[in-house]
Amino acid sequence: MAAVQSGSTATLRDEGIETDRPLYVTQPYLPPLEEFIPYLEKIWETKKLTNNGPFHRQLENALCEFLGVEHIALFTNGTLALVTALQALRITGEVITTPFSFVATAHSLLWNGIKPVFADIDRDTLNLDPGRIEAAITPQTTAIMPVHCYGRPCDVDAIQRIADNYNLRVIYDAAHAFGVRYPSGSVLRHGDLSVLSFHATKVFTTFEGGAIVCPDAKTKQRIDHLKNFGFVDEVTVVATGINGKMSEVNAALGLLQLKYIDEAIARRKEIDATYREQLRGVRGIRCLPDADKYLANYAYFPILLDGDYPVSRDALYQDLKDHNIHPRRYFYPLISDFPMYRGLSSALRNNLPVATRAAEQVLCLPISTALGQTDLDRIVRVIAKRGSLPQQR
Ligand code: T4K
Repeated sequence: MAAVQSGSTATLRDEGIETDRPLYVTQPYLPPLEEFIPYLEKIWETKKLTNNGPFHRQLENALCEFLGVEHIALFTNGTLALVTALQALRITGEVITTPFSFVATAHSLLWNGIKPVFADIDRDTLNLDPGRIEAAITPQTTAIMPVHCYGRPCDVDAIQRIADNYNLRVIYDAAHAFGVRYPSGSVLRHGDLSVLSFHATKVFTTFEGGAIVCPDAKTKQRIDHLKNFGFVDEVTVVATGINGKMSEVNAALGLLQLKYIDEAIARRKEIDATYREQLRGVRGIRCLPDADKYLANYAYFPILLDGDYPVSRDALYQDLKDHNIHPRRYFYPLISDFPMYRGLSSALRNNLPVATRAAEQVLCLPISTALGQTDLDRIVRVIAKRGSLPQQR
């Protein structure tokens, strides 16, 4: 792995805090360029650029092995994978989902003519609260689409019990949950399908990319048809498919990324631990519970500001930006507040009090392999400046 960056070359300004080097909510880990060249040479040599080429097939196999899942279908991006997952299971009517996610979660429903029904989230996990699902079920409900928000697993057992009782399908938006595992196996093995994103901002990236994880070969075959216009062979089209295929360049990058993924997650874990340690003394800052019962991927580092923190979340957000630190307010605004959703009765704020509060409190701090200790010190110092922690320098 390339050495982590240090912010030491930045000049000191504004109370001695380094401001020069921009620190983003995330930055992709890119393997050494020279290691990518042989993959490109192969593509140039074979001229096989897309349509289930050799790197595509290799990456599907490698990911099944790495993730511990039966079948995986690669996609151009996570959003098309979500749209296709709903098609694959022929979901119609209403689907219960979380408002506390990236807008693509609910957009995938609208693209399929499905009505999203928002249910509130759990205060500790910020995932769909299973206790709120049953009340949202109507005769039109056909499925639940929970999100493993920030890569933190949903209560998969409780959700499955409800799905079994009401004969509903479960499609997990697992865009954040690459590599997340229980001792018993991958979190991606739960529900009917799980959808991953390999976008540039994700722990494992193919620049753009995504995948559907599915348990059986028959469903995988239907998904493969759907992502290739519905073609089975040159003259047979069995479904109204779309073009969702991942290219050979993206698949090749995925193969190379896989070699470094354990190291990348290990570095993120160190950063997570450092933040927890350094923020412990800051009044009014809440970190989400530490990953104890599962193997995390440390995709995001969200903090929540409560009334004890001396300034608002947005004031701290601005303060950090003024110091050239760029956290993100994932997920503010709530999906249910966007114009195409806010007319729904389930989008009313009094139906979503926990999500509404979380969206006003949350700030995702920078986390990536590009961050060094100097960078983390710099971020924590800005946060602590207004909290109760004494200044460190
Ligand atoms: N479901 C969930 C729960 C999701 O979170 C997402 C995507 C999806 C579904 C859909 O999956 P995809 O179709 O995207 O595969 C980003 C991403 O665009 C989006 O993929 C992601 N979720 C969402 C949470 O975040 P923005 O608008 O915040 O990204 P952007 O461009 O502002 O990037 C954030 C920071 O990352 C930049 O400040 C710097 C860094 N960055 C970004 C890019 C694009 C880089 O260093 N290099 C880059 O190339 O949405």
